[in-house]
Amino acid sequence: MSTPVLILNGPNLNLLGQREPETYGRETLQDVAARCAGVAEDLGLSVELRQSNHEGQLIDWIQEARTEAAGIIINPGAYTHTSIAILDALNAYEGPVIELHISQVHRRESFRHQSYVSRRADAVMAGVGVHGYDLALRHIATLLA
Ligand code: CA2
Repeated sequence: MSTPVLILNGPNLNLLGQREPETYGRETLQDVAARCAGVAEDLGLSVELRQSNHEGQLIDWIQEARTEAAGIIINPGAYTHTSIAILDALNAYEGPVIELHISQVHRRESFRHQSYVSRRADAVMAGVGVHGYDLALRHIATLLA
């Protein structure tokens, strides 16, 4: 099996499908993981999807990815808008990075318009719903080809 693409999800995304369906849809993170595994198989990739509510845990995973992951798709949740530490960790990672938001953050509150992670991301996706995870995988496959 190839080196996996790491799909990281930040705080509160474990609640996907359980709250605020008008913003985040009805699929759970487990549904997303299953769909991504299928798409990855079609693309000849493997994926590993993880979620944490803790900034340090996300940073540890990004550091591990330096030797363990072919690329990173990251939905940093609210850390998008606050975390220089996550940006620093991503800056130390050499593979492709895609930043993903389920909602169209630019149509929401102004505090969601700023992203530290965007300064490092090779691509940014927002407002495509959970379907964005599939699209991000397809895009990372082209970057890795
Ligand atoms: O749109 C996105 O994917 C966000 O990254 C989601 C974050 C938010 O802070 C960002 O501004 C945009 C929030 C994730 C919370 O996820 C929930 C999912 C279901 C129910 C409640 C929260």
